[in-house]
Amino acid sequence: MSKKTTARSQDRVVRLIRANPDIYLGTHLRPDGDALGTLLGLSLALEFQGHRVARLCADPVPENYRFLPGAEAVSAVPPPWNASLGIVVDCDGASRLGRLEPAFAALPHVIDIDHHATDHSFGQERLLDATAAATAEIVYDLLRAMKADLDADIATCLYTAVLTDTGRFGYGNTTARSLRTAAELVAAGADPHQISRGVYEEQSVEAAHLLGRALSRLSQDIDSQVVSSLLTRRDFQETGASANDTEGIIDHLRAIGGPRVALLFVEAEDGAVRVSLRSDGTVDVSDIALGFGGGGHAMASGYTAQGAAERIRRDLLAAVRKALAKASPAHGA
Ligand SMILES: [Mn+2]
Repeated sequence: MSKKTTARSQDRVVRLIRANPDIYLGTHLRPDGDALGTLLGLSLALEFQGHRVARLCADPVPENYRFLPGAEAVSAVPPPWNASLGIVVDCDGASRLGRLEPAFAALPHVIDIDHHATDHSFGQERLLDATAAATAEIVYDLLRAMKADLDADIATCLYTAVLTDTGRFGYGNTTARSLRTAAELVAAGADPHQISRGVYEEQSVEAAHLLGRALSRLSQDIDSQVVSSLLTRRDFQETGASANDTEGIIDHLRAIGGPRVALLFVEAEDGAVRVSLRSDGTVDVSDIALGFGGGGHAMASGYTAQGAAERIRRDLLAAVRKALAKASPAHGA
């Protein structure tokens, strides 16, 4: 997006926010660090400016994000009061609001703020920037444009969002802008050590056992260019782990044997299979996921499929094989 377009949509978004005191702020199902950090940081900043804000997400806040300021106020149902504006962050399509979708669809205005590469945009106003590593980077610039005061709580939320969506500043989406934003958030009071401990270093034993299952079932395909694993319902029952405990497992897979693509298949409670894809940057996995009805980013994407995991895996491997053949060769090759 050009600087001019950004400035123009920013102006319109700022005007719309200022004209609407009561706001529903929402994010996607199965929220991650960017979803929650951005939701909570923007909520606090808007409250400082006198707005009434409802923090909305159809799924509960995972254990490792409950330290975020305001996390306890996140609700899966709309509040008893009405809003005239909705803001949805980090949400690749209105359907990813889950059962909150009708509450947002009924609002007179909705602003969509997002950085997903697959365009499922919605709402009357949009702040979209696929070059941002995290939605929090877009919101940080918006708050600067609004001349909003950033306190340590807001900085903590937004820093967590940038940290997690860049894989601790290690993924290929990490830019000077990500690091600059993070540095300014630290200057505003975010504590990198405390946040890193909160997000990554308080894993449950159940989650560790689940990771063990995934690692023990790891397989390499297509000349070791693909690493994949599967988690079954039985794994969850026997380890006592929950669906949220799968977060981060694919990052372990990515780190084994230098694959170009890592895949994780997870049997969900409803019988569907959740598929996550990661790329080393030489192949666009959002393209592959899109072919199966999903979406995401060039380096991280996903979709949900019905049927037997083995068939789903076979179909996906065939698509990955094609994509690998078409894409640029592996780094160093
Ligand atoms: Mn994000």
